[in-house]
Parts: sequence; C-alpha cells; structure tokens
Amino acid sequence: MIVKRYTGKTAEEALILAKWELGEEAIILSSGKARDRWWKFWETGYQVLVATDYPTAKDRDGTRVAEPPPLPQAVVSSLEETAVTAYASTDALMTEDRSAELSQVLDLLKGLDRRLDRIEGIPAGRAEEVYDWLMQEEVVDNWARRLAHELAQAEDVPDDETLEATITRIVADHLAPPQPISVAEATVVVLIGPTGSGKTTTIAKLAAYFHLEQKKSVLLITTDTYRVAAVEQIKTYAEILGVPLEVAMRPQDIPAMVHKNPADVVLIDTAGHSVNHALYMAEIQTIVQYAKAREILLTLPATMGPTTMVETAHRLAGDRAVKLCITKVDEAHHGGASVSALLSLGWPLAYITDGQGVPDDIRVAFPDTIAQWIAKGVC
Ligand SMILES: Nc1nc2c(ncn2[C@@H]2O[C@H](COP(=O)(O)OP(=O)(O)OP(=O)(O)O)[C@@H](O)[C@H]2O)c(=O)[nH]1
Ligand SMILES: [Mg+2]
Repeated sequence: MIVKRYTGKTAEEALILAKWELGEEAIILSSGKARDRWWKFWETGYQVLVATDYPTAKDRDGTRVAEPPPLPQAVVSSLEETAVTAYASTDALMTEDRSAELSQVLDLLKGLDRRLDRIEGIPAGRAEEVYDWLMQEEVVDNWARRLAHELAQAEDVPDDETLEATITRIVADHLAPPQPISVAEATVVVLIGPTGSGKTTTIAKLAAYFHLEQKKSVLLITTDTYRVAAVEQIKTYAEILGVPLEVAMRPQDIPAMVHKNPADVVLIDTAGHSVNHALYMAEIQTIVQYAKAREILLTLPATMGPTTMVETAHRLAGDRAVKLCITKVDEAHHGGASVSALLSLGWPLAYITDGQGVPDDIRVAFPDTIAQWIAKGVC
C-alpha cells in the first residue's frame, strides 16, 4: 500500500493532485488544514492523506508506465500562483532592510542585559553606591563593576569611611605613583600626541618649569613645519622664556642641533596628525631614533572618549615605553574617561594640564589627585 500526503490551496486542489498521481482508486485517509512549515511559510491550505493498493502512474524505479491525464487548468493556474507568491515573499525577505529594527532590538537587549547584570551582578550596600557613583562619573562599566566587586570582597573597610574617601582610596590603589620627567642627568624628551592635544603648550609649560624654577638649561626643537604658524607659536614661547629654539626640517638634522646647543633638557615638539596617517607614524619613529630620546611624553586630551584614548595611545606609542600627560582636564565634564583609560593602559602618568596658562596650568599627577577627580568631580 502507498500512503501519501498532498497539499493544495483548497481541499479539492489537494484531492485532484492526489488522484492525478495515484489514480481514481485512491482512498482518502484524512483531510484538513495543512500544517505550516517554517521553511515553506507560504504552504498554508489543505492537505489530504491518501492511500492506494494499485500501482501508481510511476512504477517503483520511477519510470512512467502510463501517462496520467493532464492536470485541470484551474489547478495548474493555482499552482503557478502559489509559486509566484512564494518567490515574491522570499525576495521580499532577502531584500527588505531590517537593520534598523534589528539594531533597535539589539539595543533593547543590551539595555536589558545591563539592567539584569546590575540587579544580579552588583553587590548591595557601599559597593552599589560606589558603582553608581563611578557610572555617573562616566567610568566605563567593566572598571566600575570591578572596583565595586573588589570593595565588596575587601575585609578591612572602615565603617565610618565616607563615600568620597572610599572612592578616592579604591581608585588611587589602582594607579601607580607619578613619573615626572627626570632631569637629574641630561635628557631629551619628545612630545607626541594627536592633533591639538596640547603638545606645544605643554612644552612651553615644561620649559618654563625647568628653566625658571629648576634653573636648568633648556633647548627647544620643533619638527612641526607643516602647520602654518606652528613655528611662530613655539618661537614666541622660546623668546619669552629666553631659551634657544631650533627648527628641524628633517629628523636627520636633530643630532647636530643637540650637539650645537648643549642643554640639560631638550624638548622636541612634533606635528599633530591623525593616527591613521601612516607617514606621520613613521616620522615619529624617525624623530625618536635621531633624537636618541630618553623620554617620550604622550599628550592625550581628557575630552577624548576612553576607547579612543586607549586606541590612540597604543597606536602612537607602538612598542615604545611612553609616559602619559593628560591635557585639558579643565575641559572634561567628567574624569571617568581618562581614569578608565589610565586604568586600562596601566602606563605611567607624568602630568596633568588643566588650562591654557603658561607656565601655571600643569601638575604632577599623583594618584590621589586623579582619584579625587572621580570622587569629588573636580581635579
Ligand atoms: N583648556 C585647555 N586648553 C589647553 C590645554 N593645553 C593646551 N590647550 C589649548 O589647546 C589648543 C591646542 O594646543 P597646542 O599646544 O597648540 O596643541 P598641539 O598638540 O601642539 O597642536 P598641533 O601641533 O596642532 O597638533 C590651544 O588653544 C591651547 O591653548 C589645557 O590643559 N587646557
Ligand atoms: Mg603643536
């Protein structure tokens, strides 16, 4: 006995198809609405389950033994129509742009995930207060979470410690002591950093400090011959401070300039370019090599986002050891981005600068100062 299932848009259509293939003798075992199949979503309609004892129009190895009668025209048209609808629906599914809806759903899910994490993942009490505070200060979530967990696990938290003191303590614990530029022996420092991050202004501040306060001899060299007025800018500072300035058209000129103007501290300015600028990245490398730099100071503005800060730092530093100088602290609404980047990088921080004023607006960056930026909202 042969039992087969036939589907059609109507019960009659299914039956005609069954009888066409199995012959008039076929018996209907059951009929009803066809079940949807997800991969043939258009296949709704009716189905009949039909059985026959007689040989079908095809023999067992598939060759036709008798030509079946032609399908009625109504069934042919209906089948064609179904096929057209199916193709059209598939086409629509393939071409329809659902990315906007998808990204909305993803955002929703991410938000939900964060909220669930928050409910389940952050220990209650002081740790939760700390987490909320850090998030408000725009510390990145994974650091806020980590610090909150560390606090919850710590056994020696004083009961009467204020929230501000707790935050200052746990953030400062993760920061290394500052490493300002040492001028104990003659040193060459190259300043690098993204465009407008404060390299030239920071050089002026440092030159003033070393020359006027520490009474050291200072030589300024600029390699920034790209930007209009870049030389004028540093020349003005050199004249006010009374220190020599050399303009290096090529990195190869630097050794002779250093040799000609022996100084306790040589501060070398570089041009700001995008880190995506391959030539600039190569030029920094050459400047550092020709200058025989003892120190590289990387200026990063506090107004940058934490991810960009970390990526920019990695790209500019390459595999060289650099010290960081966080600039424009006065312009950042929150300290969270800088603190998150500092915690992630784990590189030594030398200075922070908090204003355009030369020479005053520069400070050695002690962990407590940075931590209070988060705890109090001011640096
Ligand atoms: N608010 C604020 N402004 C700063 C600070 N440091 C530098 N600036 C200002 O930022 C602008 C750019 O400073 P520059 O020192 O010219 O920056 P740069 O990195 O040398 O710039 P390029 O050479 O063009 O890449 C100037 O207007 C500075 O006065 C700071 O700490 N706070
Ligand atoms: Mg500059």
